[in-house]
Amino acid sequence: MDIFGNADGNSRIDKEDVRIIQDYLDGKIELSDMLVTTDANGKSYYVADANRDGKITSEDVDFVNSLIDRTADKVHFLDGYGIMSSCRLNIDNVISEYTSECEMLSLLGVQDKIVSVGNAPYQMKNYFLMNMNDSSSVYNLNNMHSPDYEALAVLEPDVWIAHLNMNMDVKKEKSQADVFSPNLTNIDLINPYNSGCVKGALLLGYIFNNTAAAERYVNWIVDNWNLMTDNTKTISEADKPSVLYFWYGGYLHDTANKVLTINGTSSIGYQALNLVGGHAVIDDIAPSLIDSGKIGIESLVEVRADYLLVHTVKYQGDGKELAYIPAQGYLVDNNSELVAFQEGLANNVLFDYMEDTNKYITCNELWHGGSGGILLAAQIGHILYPDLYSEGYLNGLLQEYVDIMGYDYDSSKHGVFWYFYE
Ligand SMILES: [Ca+2]
Ligand SMILES: [Ca+2]
Repeated sequence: MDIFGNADGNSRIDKEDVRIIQDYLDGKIELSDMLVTTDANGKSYYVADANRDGKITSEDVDFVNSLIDRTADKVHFLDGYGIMSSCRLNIDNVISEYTSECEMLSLLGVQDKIVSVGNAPYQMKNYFLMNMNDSSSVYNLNNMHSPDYEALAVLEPDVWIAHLNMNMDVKKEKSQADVFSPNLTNIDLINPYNSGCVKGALLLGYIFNNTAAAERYVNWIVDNWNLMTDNTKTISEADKPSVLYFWYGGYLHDTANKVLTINGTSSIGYQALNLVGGHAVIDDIAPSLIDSGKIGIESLVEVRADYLLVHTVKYQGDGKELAYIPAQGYLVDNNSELVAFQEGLANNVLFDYMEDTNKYITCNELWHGGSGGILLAAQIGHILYPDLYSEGYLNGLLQEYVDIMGYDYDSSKHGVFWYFYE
C-alpha cells in the first residue's frame, strides 16, 4: 500500500510505522533501510516521508500519528497508476465511476456517501448500489470519461474515485474534488499483492476507515489464487488446451469486418486463462501484444485451437449500451439471451473446425479486479478442467464474493453469468 507514512509498506498505518521512522531519526537504522516507492515517471520517494516535504524528520512522526488518529487534513499516496495524489479524510460526497468502485464502497460500508456514478452501475443500481439508503437521486455521469461538469459541481463532491487514468487533470480542475484512480480493474495474477484491486482496496480501506473489510477481500483473492496456482502445477504444458480469447465485436459481430480484438498478455482474460492452466494461442501468433489489440483474421485461418472464449460488455464506460450483447449479470434471471448468443458462436465459419460445445462467452460483471481475476479464472477453470473446478466450487465462490462485498443477494436464485453444456 503506497500511502506516505506507511513506512513498512504493509496493509495498515499504525504504531509500527511510527517506530520505524523514530528508529531512523535515532540512528538505529540507515536511510538505505527505508522503503522507497516509485511513481509513474520513475521518480523515487521515501514512503516514510508522510507529509511529503522531501525529508524524513520528526514532523513525519507527528504526521503518521495524525494519520493513525485520523486528524490529518490529507493523506498522500501514489494512486493505482503511480500518480502522486492526496485525499481528505473527512468525506461526505463521493463520485464512484464504475461497478468495481461501487462494489468497493459497498465492501467498506460507505455507499451512502455516493452522489454520482457512471452509466453501468447506474443501469444496474438495484445490485451495485443496493447498500445506499436511497439510490433514486444518484446522478448518472453517463460518460464517465467526459461528464457534464457543471451538473456535477452542484453535488459538491469531495472525492472522485476514477475507474481509469483518463482526463484526470480536467476532472480535478472542474470538480475541485480529490480525484484519483485506485486502478481497481487491474489484477496481477503472477503476484496478486501487486494488483491494483489489492492495493486499491487497502488504500480505500484506510481512506474510508475500514481496513479490516479490505483485508478480508485481499485474503479471499490470495487464498483462491493459491488454490488455482497449486492446481495448475499438476498440469503439464503439453496437456494444456489451446484457447482463443477475444472481445466480442469486429468479425464476430459482422463478418465483413476482417479484424478481431484479442486479449493481450497484460489483460485480465489472458492472465485468468494462464492461472488455471489454459494455453493462450496469442502466445504463438502475437506474443508481443501486451494490451488487448486488433488482429487480422488472416492470422487465424490456420490456427486450430481447442476452445473459443468471447468476452462481452453491455454497458460501456462511455455510457453506450450495446443492444446486441445478451442480457446477463446480477440483475438478470433469465438466461435465454445468453444461451442463444453463446450457441450463435457455433455459426462463425472461422471457428467451424472447433467443437461447438467448446465455445463460451464470459460476462462483464466477472471481469474487473478481484471478481474478474478470480471468478473469471474459476469459470475458465470449470470449462477447461471440470474435474478440478466443479460447478459447485464456481457457484460457491461467486456467493462468497457477493457476501464479502457486502451485498444481500442469493446467487443461487438470481443472476446469469455463464452457461455450460451438459
Ligand atoms: Ca504499516
Ligand atoms: Ca517529511
